[in-house]
Amino acid sequence: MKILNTSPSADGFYMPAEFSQHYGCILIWPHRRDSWQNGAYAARRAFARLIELISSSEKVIVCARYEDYDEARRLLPDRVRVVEMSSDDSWARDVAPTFVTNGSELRGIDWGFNAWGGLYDGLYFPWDKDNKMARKLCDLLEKDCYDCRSFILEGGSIHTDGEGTLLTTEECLLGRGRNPGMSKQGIEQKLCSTLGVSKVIWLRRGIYNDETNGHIDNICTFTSPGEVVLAWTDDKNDPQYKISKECLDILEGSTDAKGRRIRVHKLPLPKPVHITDDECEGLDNMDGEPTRTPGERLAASYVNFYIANKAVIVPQFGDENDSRAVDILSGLFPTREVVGIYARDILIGGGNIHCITQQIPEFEK
Ligand code: KQY
Repeated sequence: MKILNTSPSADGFYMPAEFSQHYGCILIWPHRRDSWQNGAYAARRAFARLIELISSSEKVIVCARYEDYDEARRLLPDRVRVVEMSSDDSWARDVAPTFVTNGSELRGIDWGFNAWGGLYDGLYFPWDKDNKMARKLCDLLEKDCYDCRSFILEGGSIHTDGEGTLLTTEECLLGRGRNPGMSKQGIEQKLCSTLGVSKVIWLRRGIYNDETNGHIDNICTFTSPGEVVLAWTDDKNDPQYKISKECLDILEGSTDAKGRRIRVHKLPLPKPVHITDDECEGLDNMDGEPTRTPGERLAASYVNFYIANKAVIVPQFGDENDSRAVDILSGLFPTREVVGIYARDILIGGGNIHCITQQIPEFEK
């Protein structure tokens, strides 16, 4: 594996859309006791169900710590590859490489990772094991790796359409915890030169109370070139209404890199989801302090789905909108089966299905 210091875009590489063909998917077996309640017992079963579904249409690699390897191996299908790798937590979207291709070769990008805000407003310390994962995964997959560690970025904060357009949020990328020395224009140039895009659509904010500082992957994503789904509520008393309306106005006033107007499909949100006393009780303290407060609103959204080769896997919360979300997505992904899985146990960790997965694009023509 070579470490590269050139620019992916200048080398002819770009980030394909998630809805294009995958070689496989990377996940990290959950273990952190202040993220996952009751020693991650329920979270592990939710991960296993997700992995079973994804692995029916693409290869899956699961990274597990030394002490969790046997259990992961026992709970996961034989067709899944389990490899020992240390990590601080389990958010493959944010710590695995972002893959770029030129159509005949695949390379990884190793961004800097600082646990969603470093010492300013990050979610845990230290994060050095997570920060090493992208490079280790490139090594494992025998892919050359771009060294972009001086730029802090998580995979959950970007979406591309594979045709030159990138979606992100100002709340996250312009926040003080990531790259405080860089201007919006400088960040945009960095996105273009690393991900091979020519147009960045900036939404203002992400889902209300999202501890990632408003990752795009929880509020809006491409379903095909020129089309997106946007997390939506009609409840004007919900603080989410203003946020989603602002996103809608920006998207409807935008064109993509190919000059198409963006078509927005509203994906209803579940009713607000709050963590219970019992759930908080199941979480260990971090540095002597609780990581969550009973009654805290969690950032539940159906937009946090994963697009596998033959399935779209959508979080479900036991809400009346669960089936509506599946129906809307079924209409938008006619060649894939849209499957819901109960994901409250993942949500308690602070993210959802998309956040715990990272696709590896297919790269051979
Ligand atoms: O949503 C994500 N991409 C990560 C969430 C991190 C939560 C840590 N508690």
